[in-house]
Amino acid sequence: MTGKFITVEGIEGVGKTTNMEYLQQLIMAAGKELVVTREPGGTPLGEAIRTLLLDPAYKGMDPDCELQLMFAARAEHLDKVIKPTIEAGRWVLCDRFTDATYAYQGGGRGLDMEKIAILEQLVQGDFRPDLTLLLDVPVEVGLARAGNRSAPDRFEQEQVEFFERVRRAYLEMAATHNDRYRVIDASQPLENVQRQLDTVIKTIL
Ligand code: Z5A
Repeated sequence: MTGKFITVEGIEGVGKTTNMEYLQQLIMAAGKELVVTREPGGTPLGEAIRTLLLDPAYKGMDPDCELQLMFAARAEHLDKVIKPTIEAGRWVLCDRFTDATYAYQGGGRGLDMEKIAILEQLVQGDFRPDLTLLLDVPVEVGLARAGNRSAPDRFEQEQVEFFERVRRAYLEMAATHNDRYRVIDASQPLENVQRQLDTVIKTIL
């Protein structure tokens, strides 16, 4: 039996890291073997690509270069971690995946969604997450939560309008792919957010 592939998405500071830990506990408490990973990253090569992508020294990186680096890291991640884990019957919980590319490079940077779809097909074929949890908050809430960090990375240096476009792209995808998307109101206090996650995870368990 193959495992499940669950992705967690949302704008900056929405609470992904905080809630990934909670999701991990829920899934493991149900007796599932789980690998927790992230994008960009998740492999030694992917983490090296992540360092390039987030480095503020590359401010002004060509959007097509950014797009292709995201998919280069993803190809390695799929080959070395995600697919072998799922084929072995274990579950994968991933902090961001290709929906982040549609939201950030498509919505945020304004790249053609069709171009992203071509790369998605090339790298993934028909492989898609079984469940995508979109943690949603208004942009000002996410940025305020994330705001206390010392050195912002290349994405964190973007303006409010950029994150508004990213959020809009996520919500449009959630409406289009409502078979696999679940939108969580992450502006609620943490215990309410976790209650919503409990309900969704129970349906897939
Ligand atoms: N990126 C891309 O452009 N294209 C792609 O294809 C992919 C990624 C895969 C790195 O992602 C960047 O890569 C990302 C998009 C781009 N850049 N941005 N923006 P990342 O996921 O590593 O980075 P991030 O989005 O910046 O994550 P983050 O800032 O670490 O946010 P978070 O994990 O969602 O938030 P958190 O650390 O869990 O919580 C933030 C604070 O809020 C913290 O103090 C919590 O205690 C607090 N918090 C959390 N929940 C609550 C509630 N419910 N109430 C009150 N306070 C809360």
